[in-house]
Amino acid sequence: MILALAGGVGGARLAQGLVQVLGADELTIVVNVGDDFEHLGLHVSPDLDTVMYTLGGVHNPETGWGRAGETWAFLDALGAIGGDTWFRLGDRDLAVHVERTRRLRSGDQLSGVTADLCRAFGIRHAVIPATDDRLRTFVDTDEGELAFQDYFVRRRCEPVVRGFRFDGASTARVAAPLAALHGSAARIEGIVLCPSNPWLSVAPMLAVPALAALLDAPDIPVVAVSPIVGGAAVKGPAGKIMRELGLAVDVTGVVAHYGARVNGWVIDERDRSHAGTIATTGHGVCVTDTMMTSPARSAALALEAIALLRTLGRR
Ligand code: FO1
Repeated sequence: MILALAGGVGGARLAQGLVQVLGADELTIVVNVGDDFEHLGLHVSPDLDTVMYTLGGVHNPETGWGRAGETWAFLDALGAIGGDTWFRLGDRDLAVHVERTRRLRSGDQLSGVTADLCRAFGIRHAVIPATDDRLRTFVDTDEGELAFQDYFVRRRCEPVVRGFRFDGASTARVAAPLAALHGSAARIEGIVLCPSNPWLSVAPMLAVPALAALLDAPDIPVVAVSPIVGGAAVKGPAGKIMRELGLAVDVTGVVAHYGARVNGWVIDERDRSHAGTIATTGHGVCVTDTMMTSPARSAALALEAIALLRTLGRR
């Protein structure tokens, strides 16, 4: 069983590649929930929905989040009565937030709700939230501490980042389906860190102690696909955050951030010149085209990540 840790858009794309090349009994996708928040009385799980919509083939390819062919009658009507419209909830997207909120209020766990929603979208692979416990990302900025979506959407990532806090992480347990897997004979062959934002999407997952322990397990190789290509983030604020944290905005800055937790790196052709440096720190390195511009490219990248993982697993 390979575990893929996926955050937002970049994570969803590689998850979409992995599901093409691994069977449902070979792959489990663990998704960040630090971006979750209560909005308009609804529990919104953006990263779970981005992965679910992408694997279900109904995602909006332009934005990476929300549904394709979306309409906005609800939001327009909400705006007309003075409601909050800064976080854009489309009419089709709304169905998931309403149903998830109803289920959670009835006492169901997020992992169970996610399994049922994914089944409804025709997804056969396991998509599991990092935890069923409450976990929320806060961003410490020059404007004070902001809740994640306030920073990311309302303020469009403009505040200068000083640090992060993952509220609830220290007592968060891995979600039941993952704990069950961890116990079972289905050995975890390895872990793939999808090219999600290391600070905003991956760190909240690694703040869950039992998940971090999996990465630190000596017999479980970890391969990461770099979210930084050619000195910039493929999408989102990772490059800006690195600069604000005083890190080199290149693939070596990301490698240094993860340190010995990651055993192998898949980096883009444009960063080939860094391969030697990365290899000297004992990492396996695969240099390839990491731009997931089509499902076929996502599948090809997934195969490269799995191949590197299996090379490391035999070390
Ligand atoms: N991101 C935005 O930049 N603007 C939005 O209005 C917005 C709405 C939205 C609605 C549902 C959803 O699942 C995600 C949404 N996102 C929006 C993206 C979301 O903030 C990010 O996907 C993650 O939280 C970070 O990866």
